[in-house]
Amino acid sequence: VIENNVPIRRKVWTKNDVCHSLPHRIPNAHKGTHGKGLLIGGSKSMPGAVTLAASACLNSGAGLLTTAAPSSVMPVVHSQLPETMGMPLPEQGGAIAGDLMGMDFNTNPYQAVAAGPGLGREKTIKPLVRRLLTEVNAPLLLDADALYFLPELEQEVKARNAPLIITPHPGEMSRLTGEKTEKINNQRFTLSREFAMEKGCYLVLKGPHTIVTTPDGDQFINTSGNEALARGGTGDVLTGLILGLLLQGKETSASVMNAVYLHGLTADIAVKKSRQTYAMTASDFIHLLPLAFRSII
Ligand code: NPW
Ligand code: AMP
Ligand code: MG
Repeated sequence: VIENNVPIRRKVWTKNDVCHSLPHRIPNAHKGTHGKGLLIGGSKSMPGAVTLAASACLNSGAGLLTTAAPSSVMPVVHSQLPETMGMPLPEQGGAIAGDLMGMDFNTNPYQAVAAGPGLGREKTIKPLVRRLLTEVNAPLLLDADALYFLPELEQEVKARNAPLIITPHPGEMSRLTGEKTEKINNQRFTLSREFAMEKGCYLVLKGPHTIVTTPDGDQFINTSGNEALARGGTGDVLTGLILGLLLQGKETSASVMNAVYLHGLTADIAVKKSRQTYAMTASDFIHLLPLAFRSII
């Protein structure tokens, strides 16, 4: 594609691309082989968001996941999901308080970290996100409420060396850019590219035909998914899935695109199976991940 005399690389991401780039499972693997991840989220009124993300991550082939949440939220997560390790954190106003005090990212090596689902927007969240941007020396995924303070953390974003991946829906993208949601929807490719290149991040602009833009400005367009995904919790599922594939994959853009594709594919399978889009929930899409993986490999 040529835009303003500049060649732009754009690629439609298909099932074939997923098939060729999905990481192989290793027969003599142990749980550490497929990555150790950290997921940070949850608050008193949104324990479900972080639970959905953790469940999607653990259903994507990830080896070991630690979920960090306010201590009162931790039992909710564990009652739904015994497989995740827990990191109960001090809380204030129902949200994570402080900035992961006592946590040393050098002695806790995670291959990827994700934050955001259900975090809330208490003022304690800003120093938490700042610390993640500054200290996590591995791919870092920020979604949902972790994006809320990002416009105030511009320097920390630009100073990062390891990959930063952000996953806004058009409403969140509007806040990140200061542009109206209508403009975001009308100029998705151009605005994505400008933002990703300026901030040096991977940008996943969600919606029908989600676009993933790399820091170099390359763009990948998703071909799966449908309006059944337009319901609460599906973005949180995507976050967990991206974290899970980042933990296993080698190339950031392929890991992110494969997660976006598989996420959409679960919705396509759901609609094909039940021939309606009324009665389903975000959890149903997690439960369809085995069929989605199976149809790829
Ligand atoms: P509206 O309302 O549609 O007019 P927020 P959030 C707009 C957690 N969740 N295109 C929307 O406009 C998340 O993890 C918890 C255009 C409104 O202005 C977060 O932590 C759940 N506009 C937290 O909730 C399940 C769009 O953006 C604003 C748009 C807040 O996340 C649900 C809403 O964005 C949820 O995931 C679109 N596609 N989508 C749980 N069970 O615990 C949204 N907007 O205020 O950032 O709210 O996305 O709900
Ligand atoms: P969130 O708004 O963060 O919960 O994320 C919603 C998820 O559902 C994203 O992955 C979107 O791409 C997807 N989604 C929402 N509405 C649609 C739609 N009409 N068609 C396809 N995908 C959608
Ligand atoms: Mg969301």
